[in-house]
Amino acid sequence: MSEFDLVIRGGTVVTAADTMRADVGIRGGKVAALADSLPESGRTIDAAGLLVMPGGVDTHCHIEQLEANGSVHEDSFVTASASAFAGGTTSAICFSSQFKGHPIGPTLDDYRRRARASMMDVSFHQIITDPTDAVLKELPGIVAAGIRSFKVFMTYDPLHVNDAEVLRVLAAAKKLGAMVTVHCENYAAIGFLTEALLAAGHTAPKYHAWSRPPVVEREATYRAMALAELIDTPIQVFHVSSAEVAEEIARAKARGLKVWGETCPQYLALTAAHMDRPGFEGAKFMCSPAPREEAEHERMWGMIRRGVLDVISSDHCGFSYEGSAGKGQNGRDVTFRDIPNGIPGLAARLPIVFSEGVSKGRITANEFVSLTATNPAKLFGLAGKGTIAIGADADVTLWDPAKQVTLTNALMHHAIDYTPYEGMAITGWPVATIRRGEVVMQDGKVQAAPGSGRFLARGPYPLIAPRGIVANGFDPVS
Ligand code: DUC
Ligand code: ZN
Ligand code: ZN
Repeated sequence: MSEFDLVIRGGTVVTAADTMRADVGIRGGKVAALADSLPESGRTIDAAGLLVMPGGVDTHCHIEQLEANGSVHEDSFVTASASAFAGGTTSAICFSSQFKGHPIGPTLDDYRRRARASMMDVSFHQIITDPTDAVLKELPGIVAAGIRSFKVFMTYDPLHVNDAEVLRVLAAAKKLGAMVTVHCENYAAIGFLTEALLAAGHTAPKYHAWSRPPVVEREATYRAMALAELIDTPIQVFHVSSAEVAEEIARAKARGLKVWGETCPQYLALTAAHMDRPGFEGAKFMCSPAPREEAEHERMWGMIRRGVLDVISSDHCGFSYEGSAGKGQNGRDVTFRDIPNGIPGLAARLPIVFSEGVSKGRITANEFVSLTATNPAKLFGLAGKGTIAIGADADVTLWDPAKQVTLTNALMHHAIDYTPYEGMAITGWPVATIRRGEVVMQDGKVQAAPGSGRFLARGPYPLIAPRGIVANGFDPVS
């Protein structure tokens, strides 16, 4: 009998902490050995000249998500998994919905059924739009089932929650040992600006960015962190778009708060000017928060290097350009207010971050691994994910750091008919992806069985314990 099922030979292993020349021995889907040289055993992959890095962990993906209007996001768990594998990602956290006036349970059951087709390993965040007593009573069962994070939206109809509702969710999370993730934008400010823009005849896609400038995001970010401080429970601020928002997170961190920041490739590679393309074309780049000006990219890299931003996720949220479920679902002559927000990015995430970050000398390969695999796994309690270590799941991406690729939609392997990154020049590319010891992508060919992914139930983890600091020594959460 072979000692290993698979040996990755001759590569350079890169983790968040170390870079080393080592062979990796895999047995039973786990990393079983790391050594200078391992014997031929089972299948062998020659990784000479390649980086051997943990498979990407994308903790912010909207996949086959159910919407209040009955629609379902276009990328299924199968197509999204193919896209993930094509781009070197092996696990993701996506979103189970809750709709105002409705319980969590039935929608979650439906979502679980859909997720069984996944090929990548998945976990869920639970969106909470309506924290009534009845909904809060469901949460202990949800957390016990391994869904240990909630998402609240401070804007967006019909998802948005007010401050009192944010507090109720934060308090529930503290009691249950769950992490709250927050979409931070000021609902009233966006509504006010939108009305004013439309009244002035400013209806084109580019005005989406005008309706939500950075101050709208900065204010809500500060408010979310202050509310979390009041309750004494950690939060992750999702999709930070600009340095002035990150500055607020830096101040909160400096005060000792357990606050973590996430950004996404769109805030490092796209700009508001992309939404100013002729006709409806700008809709392809429309997401919230909105991409900012080009000079912002360098400032954001600065925030990443300072450790203010901890995670780079995709916020993959695909709407095709064509078709009745796509960007034009409400017609093409509508105002920016009626164009669905979100862009696809599962496959493009790692190549863009590697190319813009490592290949251009802005971050090290170790920092790349931290931001895209190790930190996301740690912050959300994904045990055994996000690193290459003895006993960890054998999720690996073999990376050619010198390979030059021009991004095209065909390379994305998703169900969406475009990529906002079409034509982008990339240096550094995943040539193989291994999920729990199984080669699921090689040279751009995805080969995995629907249903072979696992649900990642997340147990308690100490990182998100409250600090034990409450105003006047009175803990409002008992
Ligand atoms: N923003 C989100 O918060 N979610 C999905 C898409 C988007 O643009
Ligand atoms: Zn969001
Ligand atoms: Zn999102």
